[in-house]
Amino acid sequence: MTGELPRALLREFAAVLGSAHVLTGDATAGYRTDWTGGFTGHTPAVLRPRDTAEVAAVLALCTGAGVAVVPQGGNTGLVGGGVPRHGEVVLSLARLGRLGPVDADSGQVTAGAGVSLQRVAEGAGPDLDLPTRIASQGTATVGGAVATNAGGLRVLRYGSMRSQLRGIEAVLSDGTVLTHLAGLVKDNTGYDYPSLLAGSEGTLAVITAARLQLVPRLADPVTVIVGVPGPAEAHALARQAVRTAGSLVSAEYFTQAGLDILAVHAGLAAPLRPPSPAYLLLEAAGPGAAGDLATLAADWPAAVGTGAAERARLWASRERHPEAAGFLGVPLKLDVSVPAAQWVRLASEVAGVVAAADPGAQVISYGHIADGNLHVNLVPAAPADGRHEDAVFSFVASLGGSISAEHGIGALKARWLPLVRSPAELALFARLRNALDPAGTLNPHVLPR
Ligand code: 2HG
Ligand code: ZN
Repeated sequence: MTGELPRALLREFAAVLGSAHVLTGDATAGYRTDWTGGFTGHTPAVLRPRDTAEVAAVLALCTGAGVAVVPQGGNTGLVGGGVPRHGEVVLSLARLGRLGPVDADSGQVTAGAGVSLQRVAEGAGPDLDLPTRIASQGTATVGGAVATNAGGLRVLRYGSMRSQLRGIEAVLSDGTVLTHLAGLVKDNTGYDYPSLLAGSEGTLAVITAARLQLVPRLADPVTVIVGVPGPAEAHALARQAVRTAGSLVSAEYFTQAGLDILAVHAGLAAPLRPPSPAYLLLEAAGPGAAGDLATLAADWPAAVGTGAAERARLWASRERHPEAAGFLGVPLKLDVSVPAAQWVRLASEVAGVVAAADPGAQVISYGHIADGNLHVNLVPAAPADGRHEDAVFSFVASLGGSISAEHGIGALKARWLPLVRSPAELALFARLRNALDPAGTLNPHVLPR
């Protein structure tokens, strides 16, 4: 059920949460639209529980009343998975902000779903750090990052969010609380459901807390931006870096086309002169890092940064790319990956593939090159009626790739999931979903049922 809620149900929500935390009308505005402005919806109410017990109570009420719920963290997702596109109630986890102490023996920490990734990283102290690094970390929250299995800028070294997960607390749609937060490194006692919930996009349970493994803070990081003629040279150099530089942490690809937009609309200074058609940003840390990067960059124009300010200046060229397409219009963000051997074809040909579907579309590609990941950002000229996704996702599928490398399926990609998942796999997804959420309360329009 969506649309108007019975007054009695609103009163029951208020009895659990306090009326200040049941938002209706204009007060829901900030929860209805995503960061890109491309996904927007409407909601009869935003519920803002402050702890797990309140999450459980309101979920049980929603399921009892047949009301659909969209869980929402920092609302930084890019595939429309956290906004109420079909009039669902929004369950904001923002107030679950408890950050536990760092356990000095294990290097782990338990964080509430509403804690930002940046707070976890800052709370880790001088010696430890959160491995996951994403540009939106000041706003993105632990619950959302786990629920979408966020990737980011250091996956080649540490893996994505699922790899940092040592335990979870979550609530099923009937209000059952599951707690598995001890953080044991070895624990073969049945199904690894924390891992299953990572990447489940709010469809199986609502994550209320996560036990995360921290890592030693990187010592003396060094960043270099290398100018190259195109994707082939960038890829060859990244491959060499992964194979030879044990100190490597990040390998990121972007182009002059993206930098040109950022220069005009955001005043971003060029990282390197003269400009090159494409760039590879490498970061390494620890003993040997500077030498590793100097060897790798020897044949190309390069800018090296060591101190925090200089590194931040170089990183801005890559980290501001998600904004670039937004300056030209409402962007479509197609986050795809392919096997390593196909990445150069993907990066070289994708603009032509888009042009065949929409000759006027503007395309900016960048991404996590060592993960086989490319963020194809495009601003359509023709109607955004699915033709762009059809073209790019079919191309990616033909290369043996994935239509979502790290952003999830959300509302944006559900239609195209059969391109990369078999009928047997989709049937398994549906069975899992029906087992955990038989009433269909949780994010019903995300991932196919
Ligand atoms: C990044 O790598 C993020 O910067 C966002 O995954 C990518 O906006 C995008 O397409
Ligand atoms: Zn990314």
